[in-house]
Amino acid sequence: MDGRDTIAAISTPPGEGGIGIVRLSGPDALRISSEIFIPAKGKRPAKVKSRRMLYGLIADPKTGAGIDEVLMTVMPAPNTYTREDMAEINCHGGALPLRKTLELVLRAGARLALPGEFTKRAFLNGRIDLTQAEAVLELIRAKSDMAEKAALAQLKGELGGRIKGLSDRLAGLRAHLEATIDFPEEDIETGAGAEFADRIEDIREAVNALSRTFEEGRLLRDGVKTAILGKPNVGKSSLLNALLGVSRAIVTPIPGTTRDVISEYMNLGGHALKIMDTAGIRKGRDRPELEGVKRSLEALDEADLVLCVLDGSSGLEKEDFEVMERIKAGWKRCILVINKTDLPRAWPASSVSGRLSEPSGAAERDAAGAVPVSAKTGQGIDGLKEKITAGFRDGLGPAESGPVITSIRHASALEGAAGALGRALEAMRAGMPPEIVSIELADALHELGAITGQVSAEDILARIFEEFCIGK
Ligand SMILES: Nc1nc2c(ncn2[C@@H]2O[C@H](COP(=O)(O)OP(=O)(O)OP(=O)(O)O)[C@@H](O)[C@H]2O)c(=O)[nH]1
Ligand SMILES: [Mg+2]
Repeated sequence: MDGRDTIAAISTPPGEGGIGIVRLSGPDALRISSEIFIPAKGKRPAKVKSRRMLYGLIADPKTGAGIDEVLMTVMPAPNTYTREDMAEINCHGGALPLRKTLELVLRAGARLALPGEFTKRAFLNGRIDLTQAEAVLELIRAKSDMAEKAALAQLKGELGGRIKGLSDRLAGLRAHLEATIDFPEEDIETGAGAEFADRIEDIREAVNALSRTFEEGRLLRDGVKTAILGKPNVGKSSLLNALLGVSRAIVTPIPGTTRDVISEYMNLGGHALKIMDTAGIRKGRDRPELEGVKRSLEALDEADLVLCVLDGSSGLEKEDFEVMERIKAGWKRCILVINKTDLPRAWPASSVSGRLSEPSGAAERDAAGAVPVSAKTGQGIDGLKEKITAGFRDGLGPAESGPVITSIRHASALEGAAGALGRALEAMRAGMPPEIVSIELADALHELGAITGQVSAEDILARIFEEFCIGK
């Protein structure tokens, strides 16, 4: 805390709102608040000993001109977000009161905060570890209930605690090993024993297990990428609109209407779905259509889930089978959707049965599991949503328990740690001197420490916090 200056920022988003907040943190926060605040009655902020909300007026101390009528939350250290003295001035939520209040605060000696600087101070002052600081951002950006839940668990320290537990175990093993190096004459159980190796192996397995949750974490954070694919005019854009419940994509009876991928987020059963409507796949008639088809295939490439749409009211064509072939070749998880069921059926489900089934036998890939819908009347759309949600329980979504890795930074540090542990084990098996093993263990510890911020380079901190908004 010592030596840090006092920072201030408008912490609420720009625009008009019921209230807007100017936030201060640092050794002068209470003095500055006192200088610009005239309490309606009672104490000035600097005299307040415990957290309190005061009512009064923000006024220019030089001219006495009033600026806004506010509620000021005064929070003396250490039980605050940053562990420093803090004040939050609840202004009326307009651009002018907020800007003028901030100007007064700056004139009285505060400095404009950098992005994420409040949270950075919470980290530097030891209130939270780095995983918790990052969780703040994830919580702000969460697009689904599940993502929010994961971010909250991380904010509560679940991931940090798990990493710290592993670090402690590893540090214990390394200390033991170091003792055998420093005092070879002492009768310390040799570090090269099989039991020692087993313990390192255990830690490596735990690191790997955590690493493996990254795929789930990506689905959580970015949403399950769901591409709607099919030949032109089968009703892909209509299906997007029906799923979203709003008319987002252009629908016309002319095949080749959609030319570009349109993506929207939707929430389904607590999960985020990034749903992509694509151009109908066929041999392009012109440059824009060719480009559109190329993008459809790119969407297929990056999709976690494909909704393959067929038109149940008109005959199946070569183009339908080609689309199914491509999905099958990409090993994509797929739900077959038979659209336009409000019209008479032109072909039986058996015509496509087995088309998408795989040797692995994933049920969704079989036409037996095809979902009939009418994007026009909405019939069957709920059934389709249920089928998608069922996929979440079946590997497309996160597991219910334990921390989930959502950050690529954490994932690569875990990978680094697992690599170092692997090298330590190899060195032991090859009968290398304990010094070598110890260096690898130190490397692994360094990687784990970087996750929680026990060891942190300034450039890493800068990269993390610059992603925050100002005032957080
Ligand atoms: N009767 C009926 N018509 C539908 C249904 N879904 C879509 N249509 C019609 O089918 C035509 C094509 O619909 P779109 O949603 O534009 O089809 P698309 O697959 O996006 O077509 P492209 O963008 O050209 O590839 C339009 O005239 C829709 O009104 C449905 O469930 N029932
Ligand atoms: Mg379309």
